[in-house]
Amino acid sequence: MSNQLIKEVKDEFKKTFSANPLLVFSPGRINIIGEHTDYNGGFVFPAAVDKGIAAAIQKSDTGSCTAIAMDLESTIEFELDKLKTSKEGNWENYVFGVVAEIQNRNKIIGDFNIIFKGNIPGGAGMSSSAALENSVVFGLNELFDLGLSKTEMILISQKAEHNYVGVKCGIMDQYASMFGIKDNALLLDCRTIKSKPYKIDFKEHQLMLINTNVKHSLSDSAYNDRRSACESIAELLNVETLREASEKDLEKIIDKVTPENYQKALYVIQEIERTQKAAKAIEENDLETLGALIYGSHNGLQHQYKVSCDELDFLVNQAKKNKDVLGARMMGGGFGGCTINLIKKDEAKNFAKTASKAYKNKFDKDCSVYFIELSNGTHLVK
Ligand code: GAF
Repeated sequence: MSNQLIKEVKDEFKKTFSANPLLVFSPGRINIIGEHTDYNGGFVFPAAVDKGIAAAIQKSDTGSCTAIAMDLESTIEFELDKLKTSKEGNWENYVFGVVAEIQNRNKIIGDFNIIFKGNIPGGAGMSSSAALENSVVFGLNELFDLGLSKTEMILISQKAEHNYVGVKCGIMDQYASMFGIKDNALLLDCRTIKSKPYKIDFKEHQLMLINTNVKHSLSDSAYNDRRSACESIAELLNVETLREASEKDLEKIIDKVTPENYQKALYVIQEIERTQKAAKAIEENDLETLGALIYGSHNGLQHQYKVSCDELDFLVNQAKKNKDVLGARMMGGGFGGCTINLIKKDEAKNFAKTASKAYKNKFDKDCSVYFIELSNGTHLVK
């Protein structure tokens, strides 16, 4: 699948710019558990997947830069010393953001041309944005020999999203997309930005995604609101992040926060714990426990953190009715996108069919089912 994308961007680049490009593939990600914990210094459990963004990049000698998003049939031209943000939501802000953040670190880049094409469904919560940012920073690092480490690159990608896109995201997506390891998920400690790989082989079970194909608006502002609520509670508790807080600590300030924010902080503390328990369950091949933790995560995201939506809740409830689904939950930032399901392999197709039919009946629209492979992170393609 990614080979085809690579071929398409390469051919298009040669046709458009009559030059041989460097080729980069940058994947999207799933997340087994650990949602909205990354910007709280907690644990997450993501993996890079076999869907992503292919980029063809080469130096330009025309005195300006061109970036082309093949999927969107959109072309932009810009000059490196005159960068400014485009309209909110426009894809080029990811490119401008990465370029600006590289320049902020006093790294010198020259003019370049870049062409992208991807196969991560937009709004699926599989992080096409991080894949896009990483493909740009990785490509520029190679092209201009910037000497950036992978960790520096993901921090640039993250800052680009903060300052040019306006989403105050954590580090999970950029990390998973950059550092992914084939057949593994990464238990990432977002305080130290270090991870431990876990080989994922659930024997007669597997992971399956169901995309609601909805993305409710306001998700970006709701995301930023939650982040600042968590930060202000951490401040009240006199700790750097909620990672440093316990449920007992939180009880002590119960009178000082609104019941809504209390629940949000409680969710974060509990989700960090669930994620560590999930790692242990995977080590012990205890899938029943892993599944229960995944359902617990959804419950918290729905009722405490309040980032779910009717469509996601419906799909999780469908999963609960099927004894062969051990766990299901919304994945990513929320307000739409996918559920991730831990399901018995034999039952996967059947459940996908039943859930899709029920979804169509209820919402009069289709959901989509994806079987994914865990893959390597951002890399050059020879
Ligand atoms: C989005 C963000 F980009 C991540 O950093 C993370 O917070 C996630 O939502 C929720 O876990 O994907």
